[in-house]
Amino acid sequence: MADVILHGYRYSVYNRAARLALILKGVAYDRIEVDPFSDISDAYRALHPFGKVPTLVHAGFALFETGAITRYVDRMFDGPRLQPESVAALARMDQVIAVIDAYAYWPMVRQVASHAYFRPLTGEPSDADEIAAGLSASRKALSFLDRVAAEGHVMNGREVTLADCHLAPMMDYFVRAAPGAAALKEHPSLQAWWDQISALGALKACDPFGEAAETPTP
Ligand SMILES: N[C@@H](CCC(=O)N[C@@H](CS)C(=O)NCC(=O)O)C(=O)O
Repeated sequence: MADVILHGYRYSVYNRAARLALILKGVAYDRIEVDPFSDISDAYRALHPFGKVPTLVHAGFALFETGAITRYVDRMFDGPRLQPESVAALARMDQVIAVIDAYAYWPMVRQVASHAYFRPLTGEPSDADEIAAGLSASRKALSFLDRVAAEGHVMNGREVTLADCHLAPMMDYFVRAAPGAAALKEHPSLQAWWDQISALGALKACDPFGEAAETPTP
């Protein structure tokens, strides 16, 4: 086993954010698959009392919360800096990550992507009200992120930061749903960001659908 172990679920957007940071830094790591929607063992709960994924273990040091994990990875390992040097840009990056967690994950992933893409794919019933509520709630987050992309401190196509690591996996799922893709089109700077970041090799390297197929739950 490598010195760095990532416990996570292959379809989790948070797990993919942590993987992106590790890949971009060039860190060798092993993965242990944990499906938080079904098989939380006592051993995993000892690592993560809240029973979510991912958790990183580095040389015996265990860490959960993706924002803490990606910052740790950036600070601990050599490789390209994933956090801007300018205080304003760093603050904007932190703000983007906080906004995504608080206002974008649930509507974009758990409502729109889940009900308009994943559930139909797996034959589970989807709820049109969830899609409508998710789209409506997503709009504020999309507008904010569009302004950030236009401003240029982060999500600027010049340097990849942790803002990209956290947002790209969620956007990937959101645009798989037709209404999500249509909503993104209404935000030109964010769409331009996505057009560029979606081609990133590191993002493709941790595409859950590029690996062995399992039943997806984002
Ligand atoms: N605040 C946590 C959120 C992680 C999270 O919500 N992960 C999802 C998978 S994408 C999960 O484990 N869900 C299981 C559940 O909600 O029971 C973090 O930043 O790591």
